[in-house]
Amino acid sequence: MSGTTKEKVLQALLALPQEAYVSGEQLATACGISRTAIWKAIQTLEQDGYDIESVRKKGYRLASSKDFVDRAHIAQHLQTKHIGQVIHYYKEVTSTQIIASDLVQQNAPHGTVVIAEAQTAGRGRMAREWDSAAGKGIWMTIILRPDLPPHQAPQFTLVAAVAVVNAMKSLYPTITPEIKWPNDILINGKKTTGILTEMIAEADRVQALLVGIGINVNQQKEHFPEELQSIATSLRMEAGEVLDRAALVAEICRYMENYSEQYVTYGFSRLKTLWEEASGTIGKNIRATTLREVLEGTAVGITEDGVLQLRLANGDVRGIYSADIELT
Ligand code: BTX
Repeated sequence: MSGTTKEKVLQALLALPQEAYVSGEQLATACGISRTAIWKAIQTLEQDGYDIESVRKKGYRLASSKDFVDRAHIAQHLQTKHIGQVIHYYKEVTSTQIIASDLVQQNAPHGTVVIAEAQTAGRGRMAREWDSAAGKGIWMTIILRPDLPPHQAPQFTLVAAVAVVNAMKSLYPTITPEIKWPNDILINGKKTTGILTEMIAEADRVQALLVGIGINVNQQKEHFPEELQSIATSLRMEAGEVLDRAALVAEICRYMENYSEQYVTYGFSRLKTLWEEASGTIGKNIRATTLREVLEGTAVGITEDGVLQLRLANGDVRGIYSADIELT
C-alpha cells in the first residue's frame, strides 16, 4: 500500500464535516484510483488504528479521529513554507535522530520532519536516555540546512527553545513554560521538554542540523518511569486537559521557521531578547556543573553566541559554554 494512497484517503476522511459520509466511489474519483484500492486503503488505515465506520449506501467516515501525529493530522494545522512540508511518520523508531541522520544522507530537503509515536532508544545529551512513551508525546527531529559555518550551529538549541515556548504559550495561554539554559523547558520547575541539536558538517559549512525536540504532552504521572516522576511533567498535567499533539507540532514548525530564518539573516541579536523573556534562568542564583568544575553565581544574561554569563561571588563574570545547571 503506497503511503500516498492511504494518506489521500485519510485526508479526505479528515476533511469531512461531522456526521457526513463519503462513498467508496467518491473517494475513488477524488484519489484517482480504483474502488478496490480504496477498500485496501481503508483496511490499512484500520490496521493502523483508525476507527472507520462503514455504512451501506452511505459510505465511510472516521468514527473517532484518533490522536495521531501523522502527516494528515499535522497538515490540517500547518502554515509553513518549508518546515513540516515533508514529514516522515513512524509508529515506532529507535530514535528520530538516527532516522533523520540517514535521511540527510539521502538528501532530505530543508525543513523535513521525522516524527514517531514512540521511541525505543530516545536519547538526550551525552548519551543519556530520553523516555518517549507511545502516543503521549511529541518525539520529533527537524532537519535544517542553513547556510552557516559550524560555529553558528549550537545556537539552534536556543532558537528551538524560544520557538517551543512561544508555540506552547500561543496555543495554551494558561501554562507558564520557561527555558532552563541551555536545552530544557520547565513548567513549575519540572521538565516538560528537552532539545538536542546535532550537526553534520564539512570543515567550514553546516551540511545539516538535526534539531531533536522531545515534549511530554499527554502523560499522567504514572506514565513516567518512577525515577522521573518527581522531576518530569507533561502539558496535560499542567493544563488539566488532553491536548492535540498535531496542532502543537504545526505551531512549533511555524515558530521554528520564523525564528530560524531570523537567525540565519540577522544573527542571534534579535532573538536574544525573546530568549531572555522566555528564560527562567536569567537573574537567578545557579550552580553550573561543567565537565571540569562546579561554579556558583548569578546568571546575568547570554551573549550573542548563546554563552551563559555567570557572575561569581567575587564579581568576576565567567562565560559558560556547556553545563548542567540548577537553581540554588
Ligand atoms: P538531557 O540530556 O538534557 O536530558 C536527559 C535527562 O532528562 C535524562 O537523564 C533524565 O534524567 C531526564 N529525562 C529523560 N526522559 C525524560 C522525559 N520524558 N521527561 C523529562 N525528563 C526526562 C534532553 O537531554 C534532550 C532530549 C531530546 C529528546 C528528543 S525526542 C526526539 C529526538 N530523538 C531523540 O532520540 N532525542 C530527541
